[in-house]
Amino acid sequence: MNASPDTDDAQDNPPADLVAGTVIRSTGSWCDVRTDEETIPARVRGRFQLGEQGATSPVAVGDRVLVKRNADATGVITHIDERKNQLGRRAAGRRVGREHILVANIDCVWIVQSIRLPRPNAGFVDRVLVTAEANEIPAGIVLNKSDLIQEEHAEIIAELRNNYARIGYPVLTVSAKTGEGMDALREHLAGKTSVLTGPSGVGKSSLINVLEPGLDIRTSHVSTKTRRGRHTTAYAALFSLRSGGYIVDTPGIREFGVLYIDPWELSHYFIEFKPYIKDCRFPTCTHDHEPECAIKEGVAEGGISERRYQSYLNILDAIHLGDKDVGR
Ligand SMILES: Nc1nc2c(ncn2[C@@H]2O[C@H](COP(=O)(O)OP(=O)(O)OP(=O)(O)O)[C@@H](O)[C@H]2O)c(=O)[nH]1
Ligand SMILES: [Mg+2]
Ligand SMILES: [Zn+2]
Repeated sequence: MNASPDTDDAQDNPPADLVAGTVIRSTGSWCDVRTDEETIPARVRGRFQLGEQGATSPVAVGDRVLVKRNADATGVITHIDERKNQLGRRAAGRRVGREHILVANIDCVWIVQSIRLPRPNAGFVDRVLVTAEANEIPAGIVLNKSDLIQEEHAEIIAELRNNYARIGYPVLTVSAKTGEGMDALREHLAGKTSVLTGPSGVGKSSLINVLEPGLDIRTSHVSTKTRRGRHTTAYAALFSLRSGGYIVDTPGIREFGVLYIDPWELSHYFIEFKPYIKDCRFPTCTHDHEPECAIKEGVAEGGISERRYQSYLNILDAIHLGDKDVGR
């Protein structure tokens, strides 16, 4: 009767000297694990085997884990439950295989962009969307700093709406400063575990500070000279929301590289491409150089946006380059 939907696997009946919890903060070698009663600082030893494919992974925020207590107040993580899903990216400038798992076991990913300082980056949005689709995680876009909107931004905003809202991704325009749009965001977050991701300085931590007053997460100014954030949030952290649900703050990302996607699969993660794919002449069409390509026809006739198609080609290029990396 009292079974909580949050507990499953080994955690229903952990051995007596082990305690089950959720990783709410991770610095790599140390984590904070929240149990029913307390938060235990726990050491992580290396990577863990997850699932049946033999893949290994470091512990991530959102992981359900077992902790063995030490004599002092600390613990050691001994087990990670199989993940429902994970959101990972390729670490910038590194070779393929250098994955960086941002968060595990989430219900929704929100890509945060700002009107300016820094400006929206549609390529970034598309790379996260592809990753979310590949991992079957619902996604949406939060456009923050609406208080800074001026006439010159009308086009950018209209394009974001056109490109994303019309293909089914929610686009919320909000301001952490004035509170505009925050109720709509709150409604979307209720009862779920959501993660905010985006470049540094777009206001991820500021938004969480508004959603959950009292947290006082550190934020800092965007440099007006470089127009970049200062990478204020260093580690991902999960917070519970009084209104129900959880939210994960993450460090700003300069480049969100896609992981583990084959060239032929990529178009399946551009959701508006799907109805066209079957009409390409070649079943293995990558919609790049091949003749009689239904995607290219879709772009020509306006059903697929030129910009999304360009984004597709950019990611395809990056995947091909990554393949070469592996062979080195
Ligand atoms: N004008 C305006 N400024 C905002 C808004 N939201 C956040 N900011 C400012 O933007 C700057 C960056 O905010 P942060 O919350 O630190 O950004 P972040 O996305 O968490 O950045 P990282 O932790 O570096 O990834 C701060 O100076 C905030 O005060 C907003 O809605 N309007
Ligand atoms: Mg932050
Ligand atoms: Zn094609």
